[in-house]
Amino acid sequence: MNASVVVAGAVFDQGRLLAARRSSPPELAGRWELPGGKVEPGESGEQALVRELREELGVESRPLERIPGEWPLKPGYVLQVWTVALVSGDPRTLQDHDALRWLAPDEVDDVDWLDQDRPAVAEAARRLRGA
Ligand code: 9L3
Ligand code: MG
Repeated sequence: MNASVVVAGAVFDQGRLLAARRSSPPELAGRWELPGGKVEPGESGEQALVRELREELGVESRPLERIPGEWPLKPGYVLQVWTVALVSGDPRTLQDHDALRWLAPDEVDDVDWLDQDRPAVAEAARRLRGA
């Protein structure tokens, strides 16, 4: 059986990358992530991402580019990541997070990212720097 997909967004705005600090579950609380969540039946990855960012952050967003690759999560789940532009709204901590930070390129390593997110964060940071 195929693994279930969790989608996450590297949200870019004004040359910065959005990092979100998880408030749950306990084993992940306090760690920073690219926000997102599980794809539901019948949804594309992009549709799920737009929905998750609306639910979790209260923003309208547009996926730009899939970052190549996928990364293992807990058994049966893989992570896929897109770069994302904000269309409207200011991200707020509505659910699952208790802090947000906009990171400039030289600040991307300043937060304690989930291990699972680190390869995609590194790729996102490269794009942010225009490399
Ligand atoms: N996860 C890992 N990195 C991420 C995201 C959005 C999610 N950037 C992991 C954490 C959970 C699972 O995927 O174990 C499902 O995510 P969520 O629905 O709790 O956000
Ligand atoms: Mg989530």
